[in-house]
Amino acid sequence: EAAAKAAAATADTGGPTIFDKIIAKEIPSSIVYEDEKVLAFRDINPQAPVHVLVIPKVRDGLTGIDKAEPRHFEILGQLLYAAKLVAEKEGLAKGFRIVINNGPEGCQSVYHLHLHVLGGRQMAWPAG
Ligand code: DGP
Repeated sequence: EAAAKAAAATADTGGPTIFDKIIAKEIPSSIVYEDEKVLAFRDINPQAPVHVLVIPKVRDGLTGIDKAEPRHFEILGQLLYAAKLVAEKEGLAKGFRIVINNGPEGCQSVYHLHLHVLGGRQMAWPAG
């Protein structure tokens, strides 16, 4: 029963996404930062001069931020820290924005958690 519970807790209800292929390097991407747990690569459809996606290499149920559980605390911190490293590496000393789109009304299109790091221009607020 404990094993079944553990399996359910880690069950990833979402299907594969294009990001699995990017992580496996089956399709090319322009990688900006990589470590054991995190991959950051340029968005194919950039919305700013710098537009980088920061993703966990293992999704572990994180189809979106709405699926976050206490077991994800460490990876969530690592993603945010990697986003800061990306901003630094990309020279965004004047400012930048980190965005997580969630669900249909949040305009999420890929169901593998990702942080958008946007910069290199003046951002507007509120976001559209
Ligand atoms: P979102 O809409 O928040 O789910 O963001 C998904 C982003 O993923 C979107 O800005 C475009 C980007 N994207 C989708 N497919 C690819 C791809 O094959 N390569 C790269 N580099 N980015 C992709």
